[in-house]
Formats: sequence, C-alpha cells, structure tokens
Amino acid sequence: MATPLEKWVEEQADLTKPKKIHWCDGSEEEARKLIETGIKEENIEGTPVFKELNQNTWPLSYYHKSHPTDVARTEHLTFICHNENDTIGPTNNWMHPDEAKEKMKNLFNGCMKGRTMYVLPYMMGHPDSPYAKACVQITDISYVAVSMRIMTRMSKKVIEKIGNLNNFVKGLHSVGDFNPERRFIMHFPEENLVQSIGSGYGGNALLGKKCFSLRIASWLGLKEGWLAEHMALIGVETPEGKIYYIAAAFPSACGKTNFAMLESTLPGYKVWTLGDDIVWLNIGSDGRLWAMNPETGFFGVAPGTSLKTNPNMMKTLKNTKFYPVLYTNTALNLDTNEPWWEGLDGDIPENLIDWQGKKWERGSENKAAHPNSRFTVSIYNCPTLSEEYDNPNGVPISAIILGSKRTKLLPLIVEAFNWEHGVFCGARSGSETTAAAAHSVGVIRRDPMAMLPFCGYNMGDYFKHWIEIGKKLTKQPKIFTANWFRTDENGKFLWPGFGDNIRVLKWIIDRIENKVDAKETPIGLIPEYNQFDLNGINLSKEKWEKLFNIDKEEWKTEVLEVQKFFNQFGNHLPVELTNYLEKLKTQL
Ligand code: OXD
Ligand code: MN
Repeated sequence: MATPLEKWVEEQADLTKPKKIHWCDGSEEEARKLIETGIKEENIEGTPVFKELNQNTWPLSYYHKSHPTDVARTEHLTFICHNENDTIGPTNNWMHPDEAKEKMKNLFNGCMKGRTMYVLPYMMGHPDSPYAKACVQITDISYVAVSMRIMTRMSKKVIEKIGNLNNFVKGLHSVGDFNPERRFIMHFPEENLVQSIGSGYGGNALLGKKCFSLRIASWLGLKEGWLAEHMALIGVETPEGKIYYIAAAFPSACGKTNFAMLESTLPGYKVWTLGDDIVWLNIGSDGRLWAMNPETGFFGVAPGTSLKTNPNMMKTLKNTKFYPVLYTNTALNLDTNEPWWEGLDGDIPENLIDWQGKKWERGSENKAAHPNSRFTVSIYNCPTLSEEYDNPNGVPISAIILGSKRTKLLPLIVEAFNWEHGVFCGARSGSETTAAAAHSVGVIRRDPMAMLPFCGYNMGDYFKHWIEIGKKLTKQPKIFTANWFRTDENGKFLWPGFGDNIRVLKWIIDRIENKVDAKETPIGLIPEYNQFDLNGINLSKEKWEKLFNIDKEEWKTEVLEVQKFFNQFGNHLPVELTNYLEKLKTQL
C-alpha cells in the first residue's frame, strides 16, 4: 500500500503532469548529475540553468541567472491562508484557503509538462533533535533541487523517518512560466503546506527557508510553545575560554551574515558561527532558552562581500568541503569566467557582463551584479563553524540582540530593563528602507524583531507569545537593541562596525557577568564611556555622546509613530506593550 507521502507525490504529479519523477537522495553524486543536467537544460531565453565557473579560482562553483523579473522575494504575492482574516493580522496578505487552493490548482494544472519533477526529502534541524521537522518539497528545476541540498539536510533517510505518517511538511513548487502575473507564494499553516509558483528565487522557491522555517514554523511555535525567528546565531568565546551564545535579529540586508562570521578586533575574543538567518528557540527542561539553526547553508547577498568586510565568508566560498557553491545574478568576468560583484576585492575587471548578460560599461549607472545577487554555500565550509552546530539539543542562549538600521535616534547598544521591556523594544523597532543620504530622513518601515515579512500570524499575538515564553523561562536571556548605522551631522557613520562590533558583544558579556554598570535612560540601559572597551580605536568622548544621545524631540516623534503602528493590532496588542509606551511617553 502506498504511504501518505507516496500518495501525496502521486496526487501532485497527476495535477502537474511531469514527464518523469526523480526522488532525490541528497548525495554528492546526485548533485553532480543535477548540475550536469542543468548545464544542458535551457532555462529562460536560451540560457542554461547552470554554467560552470572557473574551477581553478572558484572551485566547485556554478552560475545561475534568474528571469529578470524574478530576483527577490515578492511580498505582495505572498499570502497566509488561515480560515479567518483576523488570524493573520494587519501586516500579512490574506486569502481564504479554499480560494487560494482553487487558484493554485488552476495554475499548477499541467505546469510540469515535459519537465522532471524532483522530490526532495529533507530535515529542518538535526535529525536527532526533538525540535527538527521532516519535510518534502517538490520542484521542477534542478537549481532549486541543488540549492536545497546545500541549505537543508536532504537525505533519503527522511523518507524512512516519515514512514507511514502524514504530518510531514509539504511544499509544492514550480517555476511555472516565470510570469509575475502568475506568481504566488501561498502558505497554509493549518496543513503544514506551502505552494509556490512562478518564481525560482531563493525566498520564494526554497520552501524550507522563509516559507516553512519562519512563516509556518512561527505558527507551529505559537501552538507548541516555541519561537521561530529571523536571527543569526553565534557563540562568543572570551579570553577565559567561556562561550556565550547570542541570537541576533536584523532586518534583511543589515549585515546579519557579516555579523555571524565576525572577525574579532579584540585580542582573546573569538566568534563562532552557528547560523546567519533563522533560529528556532525552545524552552529547555532547565528553564533556559535553547537555540538551533534549522538550516545548513548560507544564502547570502554577494555585493559588498569581500576579504575586508567578511574574510570568513570569502574562505567559506573558496572551501572545497561541500559540493557545490552557487552564484545567482552576479556579474561575470568574461576573460576569466569568474563571478564578480560590486565591493569584491581587486580591480574592476575589463571585460564584464552584467547580471542580465549584457556587456557592462565601466562607469555605467547600473550595477553589474544585481544588488540582491546571491551565493549559496554550505555552512560546513565555514572556517568559524561552532563545534556545537550539530548538537541536536542546540545551544543555551545568554542574550538576544534586536537590531535596526537607523541613521538617527537609536544608540549603538541599549539593554532592556527586563524581558517584557525587551519585547516592547523589539516590537517598536523599525529600519530605514534606503541608505539615507546626509541629513535626509530615511523612510522608516516598522519591522518588529525583523519578522514583519515572515510572521505567519497576527503580530499582536506574536508579541503576546514572546511575553508568554518569557514567563516560562526560569533564566531569561538579557535583551538588547543594537544599531550599527547611526551617523553624525555630516552623514558619516559614528561607529566603525564589522569586526569592532565585538566591543559591543564584550559589553553584553560584561553585563551578563555583572562586571560593568550601566546608565539608566528612558529607553533602557546604556554603557558608561569608561567601562566600554575602546582600546585600539579612536572614539572620542564627543563622538560617544553622539552615538548614545537620546534626543527627546526625535523620540517624541518616534513614540507617535510607534503608537500608530501599535494601534493597528487593536485588542491583539498585549497590554504590557501599551504600558511601556505610556511610560516612555511620560518620561520624555
Ligand atoms: C533573506 C532575507 O534572504 O531576509 O535572508 O530577505
Ligand atoms: Mn533573512
């Protein structure tokens, strides 16, 4: 008798009508074959799915070009399909599950004709972890099959694990005809199901990532008592050899990946990498918060990545441990057959084609690499990978950092008064959508805990859930807000960032170890100038004051904006947040 998994695959095949079905086993041998297939297979407008890159200088590396309309997540085409509109809240797009299913059925009908259907069995999380989830994704493009091998633990053992159960996470994906008019990413949280059509882009197509491990998982977390978060995960080793584990939320494109691989500029301190994008947080039997990264790879933004900004990532990309490394929508150096992007080390090559395959003229206004061009590479290639990465129990968390990108207003680092206040700080956080020019005010998008595009239910209830989790912890991690991006009156960054962010991490650890005091302000606790390690950098007291200034007028405007944002959630908003906002108002 067919298992529920076999039955489900058969049903999807009946609907999408592929030429053949290939069950993937996740082996390297298979990945090599898939790449070979992709090199011969036409993708769009005569380009193959994969192109081999210079194997001497970029070993195991292959290039993929997307459809020009398909280069980023498409939030307006992303829907959460709960029965009730109220369940998803004001920050998500809603469609009734019946309507969404009907719409998708029509779009999927026959969409794989003449194509191969790949069935990908994979785990999110270590297979031995009680928190891991068994999943299966169907796709019709080798690029997604190979990417999922890098990003997840793909193995035929998952099929055995699923056995006769029907509770596995289901993902149906097809690139369709890449037409944005027929592109939808539908989430059915009640059924552990994602359906995605019309896009081959990471966040839309690698369904284990944002779709399952954040949107659906956040909903599972609400029902089961845990949190799925948009966070990097690191271990910070002190000169005494103690390691503290820290989870840090930053909105997309705020340097989360660089942070995850930070090269310390302080002697004796070292950062160990566990993840750069997603963290699942569970309450351990010891009452502490335990974290794990359910993914096994990095899907990172290429532009700006260099030996200067992220030497460990450059080493990761060139490491030959795990096959293969993918580059998507970067520029290409025609003379050397190497990938290239703005910010990469060395001179700009003479003979470049841009991400759309056109000759790139030096000095052109257009970027050669798409600003959201990406690399996909295994975490096992990372030279700073933590020894605890594969621990099925995860790691115990000592601190949570909630980051924002604000050129004004927000100090470098602020410690929340307590867990609930930390939730308030995360809930009110927002980031500038564009890098603001000198003196101009950036457009602020509220992005609580960096989860705005990824929370699979009403964010008012999400804040409540955070507060509830805090109540269940007998040892709560400290919560901090961080902002590397504050500028002076000339628009110059006040803080050096990158490797010097270790100084902030050191202060956090000093606070955990009760080694330093902090100054109380209306927005939280900030460091004292003389108790913060500035050895080796030139940061005057005057600059420090600007970095930590709390401008009451700016904060008064902020409070009004936050109030407006909070109001949308009506009675879903926990009273604790209203109280903290009122308190802040009075103190200002
Ligand atoms: C990502 C994102 O791709 O956050 O990680 O957009
Ligand atoms: Mn992300």
